[in-house]
Amino acid sequence: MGEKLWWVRGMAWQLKCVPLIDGDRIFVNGWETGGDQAQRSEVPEFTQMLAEHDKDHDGKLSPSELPTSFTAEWFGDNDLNHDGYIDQREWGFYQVRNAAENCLVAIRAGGRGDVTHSHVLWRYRKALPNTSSPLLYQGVIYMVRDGIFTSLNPENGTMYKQARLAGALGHYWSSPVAADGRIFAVSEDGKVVVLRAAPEWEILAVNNLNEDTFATPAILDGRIYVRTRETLYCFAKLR
Ligand SMILES: [Ca+2]
Ligand SMILES: [Ca+2]
Repeated sequence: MGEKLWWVRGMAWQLKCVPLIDGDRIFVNGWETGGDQAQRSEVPEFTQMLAEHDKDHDGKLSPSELPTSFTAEWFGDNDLNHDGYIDQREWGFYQVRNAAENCLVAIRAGGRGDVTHSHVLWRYRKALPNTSSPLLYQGVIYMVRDGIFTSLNPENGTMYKQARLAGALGHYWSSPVAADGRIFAVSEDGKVVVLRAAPEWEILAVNNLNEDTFATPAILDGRIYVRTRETLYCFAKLR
């Protein structure tokens, strides 16, 4: 049985990105629907919900008792034991999930226990990726979300540059990768964007593979491998 050594509170309720590790610093990004600051709302206590809506006084909330703003989809997501009611534990789960906050958080390693107040260096909250992991390359953090590309200072989380990837908008599921002073980012539409790696990054080229692409490219020995839905490409400088 493993032992929980340390933890940080106040993150997204679902994490998909690979963390970045740089010396004694760890960068963790998490984004999920409903977790952006503007979307978050106060969730009342379960006792208050029961007082207002538990018409048959059975201590649980049925779909017909809940206000119509709680959709069938919401019910399906939150009725964890599928018994057709929301009970105290399930409402607690919903409260915790609703309190979750999307952010990229920088954490100093080496703490023990709850290090939320002692080891969190900074948080960043704008245009965070969902599945696309951030990239740390030559002392700069890069990330891409829906065609918005961001460079950050890993020391303090301040933004260097955030702008749209002209000619390559749309969703990005894959993670950016880097080599040779270049960053490569591939959109769902199959646009391969090549950027100059720098705090004030710029687009060098947009190549269109014309095919759905979800996989992160791989780089090895001067070659870059890109897998689209149907094809595995290998690009290299021809000698
Ligand atoms: Ca009830
Ligand atoms: Ca239930």
